[in-house]
Amino acid sequence: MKPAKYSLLASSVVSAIIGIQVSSNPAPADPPAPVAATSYPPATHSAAANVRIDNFSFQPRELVIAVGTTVTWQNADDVPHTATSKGDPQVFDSGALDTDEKFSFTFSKPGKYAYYCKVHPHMTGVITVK
Ligand SMILES: [Cu+2]
Repeated sequence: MKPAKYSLLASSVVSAIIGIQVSSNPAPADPPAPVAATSYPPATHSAAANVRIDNFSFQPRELVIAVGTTVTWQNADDVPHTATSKGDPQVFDSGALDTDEKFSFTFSKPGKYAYYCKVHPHMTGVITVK
């Protein structure tokens, strides 16, 4: 009886669980932990970006950021605005921001986040998280 079959099965199960692709060449029981540990950026990574709400528009309208970035919207207009994500489920909603008020949100997942102002739905913006 050879233990090889069991090892292959076990390593396939582990790979399926943690989502690592194994080559068709069955490698004998490589510990998957180091691979998983280096697959993601450190959790301590942080950055900041700003969107100014001015003259009934989001500036910049399109913003590309890294995962972990905190975006802060600030209303520079004389009327209330919101920054509200369009997705379902909704990812963020500032609520009404009066003049000079700020709202911050940290993007922890990659994706394209379209948003708008609930008071003036023609006001739209996009945050792309890479
Ligand atoms: Cu508005």
